Amino acid sequence: MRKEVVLVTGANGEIGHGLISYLGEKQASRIIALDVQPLEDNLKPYCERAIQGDILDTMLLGRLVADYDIRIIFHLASILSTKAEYNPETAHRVNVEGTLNLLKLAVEQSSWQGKPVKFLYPSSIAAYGLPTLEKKNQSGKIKEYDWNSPITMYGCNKLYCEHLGRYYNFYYRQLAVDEVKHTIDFRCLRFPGLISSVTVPTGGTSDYGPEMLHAAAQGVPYNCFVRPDTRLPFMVMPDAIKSLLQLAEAPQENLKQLVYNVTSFSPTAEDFFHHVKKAFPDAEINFKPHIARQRIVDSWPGDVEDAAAKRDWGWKPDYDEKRAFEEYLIPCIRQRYAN
Ligand code: AKB
Repeated sequence: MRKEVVLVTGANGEIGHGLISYLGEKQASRIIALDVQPLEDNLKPYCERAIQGDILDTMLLGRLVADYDIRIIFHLASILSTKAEYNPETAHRVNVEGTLNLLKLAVEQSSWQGKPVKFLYPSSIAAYGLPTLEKKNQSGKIKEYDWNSPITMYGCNKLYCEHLGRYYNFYYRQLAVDEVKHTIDFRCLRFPGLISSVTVPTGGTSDYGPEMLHAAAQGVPYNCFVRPDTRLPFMVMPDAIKSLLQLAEAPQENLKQLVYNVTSFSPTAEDFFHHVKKAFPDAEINFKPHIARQRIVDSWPGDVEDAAAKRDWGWKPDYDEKRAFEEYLIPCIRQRYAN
């Protein structure tokens, strides 16, 4: 009898960490965690199995198909936007070919099980590309189907994988002689910048927010790589996990689209600075914009429209800007570095 499991790729990453801790505490699912690095020790007790391996290793993925009934895939593994610009072809391999491997795994599992496997895919505001800062400032809340001309490899990868998800959901092998009965149930969120009190992101371009906060809490000086007036949408990790799980649980008939924006609040880098200085008055923070990273952030929306997520599956963040800093980030980060 094959065990029913939830597969989490990129298990050691920021979202993986938050998701596995949350699901593990609830003890509601058997988790198979997959990451290129060994899984962190504190996540291991939550997992049925922790596999150190690569999403490009098709033999490994084949063994997973044979060994388990995978009911839900949270495909979180990805090379983020800044890191991807240093080695775009590697990023393409991991972000696109890796996703393709997981989609194929999902479709195989669906046909074994006789019903569509749920495939949860976190996309990003990096899927957008505003041509100028002036346009960004004039555009207000950006809707899912506007400004889809990303300027980064990561953004192109995310947007393309959204389309692959749509293909596997509706059109997979549409000319095959035998009709493919069970394709996948693809569900995608476009996340804003994420901030966790537990983990610090690596390789992203929205990282200035979390980096500033974690540096200040540790008493380490920080040079912010964007201008003070830079605005991006952000969300704290508990809301990111909530949105992923809410979307996973939503009845399929309610979902009118495959890709949903979600967001919580849209501070400038200067707003971040003020929150951080209020909590850590001795923090040494300077603004030293990096021209190329600034250009990337200037191409991302200052705010996104998440009305479709609200309408179709009742999305509502628990944390606005004030609550995020006062009740989650500052107290949890203080405690983290005090220990
Ligand atoms: C990044 O900066 O690459 C990510 C993202 C916005 O998706 N945090």
